[in-house]
Amino acid sequence: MPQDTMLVHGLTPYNAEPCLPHLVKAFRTPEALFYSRNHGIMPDAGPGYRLHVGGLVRAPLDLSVAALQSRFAHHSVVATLQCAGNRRADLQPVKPTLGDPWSAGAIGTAEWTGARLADVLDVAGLDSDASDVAFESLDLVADHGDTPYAVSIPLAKAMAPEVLLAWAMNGHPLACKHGAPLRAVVPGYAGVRSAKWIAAVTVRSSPADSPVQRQDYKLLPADVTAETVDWERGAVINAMPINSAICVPASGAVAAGAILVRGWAMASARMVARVDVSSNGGLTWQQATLEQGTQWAWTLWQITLNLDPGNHELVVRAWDDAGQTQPAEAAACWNFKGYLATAWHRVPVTAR
Ligand SMILES: Nc1nc2c(c(=O)[nH]1)N[C@H]1C(S)=C(S)[C@@H](COP(=O)(O)O)O[C@H]1N2
Ligand SMILES: [Mo]
Repeated sequence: MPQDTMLVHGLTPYNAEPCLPHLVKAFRTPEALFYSRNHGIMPDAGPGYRLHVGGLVRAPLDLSVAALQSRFAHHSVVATLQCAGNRRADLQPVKPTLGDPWSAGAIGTAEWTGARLADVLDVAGLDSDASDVAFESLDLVADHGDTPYAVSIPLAKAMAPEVLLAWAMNGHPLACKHGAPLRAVVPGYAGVRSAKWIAAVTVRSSPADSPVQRQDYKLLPADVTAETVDWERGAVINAMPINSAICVPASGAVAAGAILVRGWAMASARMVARVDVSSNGGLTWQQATLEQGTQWAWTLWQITLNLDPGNHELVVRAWDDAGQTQPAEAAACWNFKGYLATAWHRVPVTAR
């Protein structure tokens, strides 16, 4: 990949997103353009790798990838992963936040292939007090004293047919940076729950105890700061609100006349019903043409606008099938961790 295709936020741990014009070239994001979000150094699972399935189950399992592949039916889901910190950069003009200033590229769509988590849990047999399923990973979280990465999801979601223990992405074995040999894929939830390099699936009667589950990835009120935070006040970010972004054109100079505007919209577990695009800062809107899959995948949209010479503010906002839309101003969604930045995405251009 030429360097200008990726915006790299950090090398160790490696965090990078594609530059936006590249992101919407295809409905399924090629691996080379798929964002990478890592909390620590990427681990190497090694040849002796086994997945342990335990906790509140009747019959714990130890499965090599080959055993998982031979004992369980294979399923594929085209699903979008999106980081809860996607578009965090747009909050910075309101007030700085913690976290890397992701643009609108911490999102990508792939066909994931694996076994259904529900099928594996059915074989292990759930105890009656099971309520949460934790994924424990091989990597260590740098910001939390090098403790193992772990997250959990509610049991009802774990048993849903779209949730996979995946070994392949777009028809190829998972790359190390996307969680080889095995990752969870939890469509419709924030990317953080799709744990990579999973070593154990643990059935529990409470959410995972890890700092990533108990502190990070919680939505806190606007008055809370790093100094005053009480993590119990935060809402766990699982499902995500509707969001959208303009990927083409980039801000700056464009040719006057007919211009193709393209981008993504994502409603997380709902369908995107409509995408509105404005060339005058949101005074008037036109509807974009949509390319869609299921509710687990993003919507790609495009529209041709006519721009007279001069300055224009391109804006996008999307609507879901419950009639919900995005706030106009970034200030409406500011929080000190910089999660769920969903305000109208604005791109100033000058037509010449
Ligand atoms: N083990 C592990 N799993 C992880 C992470 C991580 O750092 N370690 N990052 C999470 C976050 S916050 C996101 S957004 C997605 C990113 O997946 P990707 O790097 O394959 O795009 O992985 C999630 N799973
Ligand atoms: Mo994330």
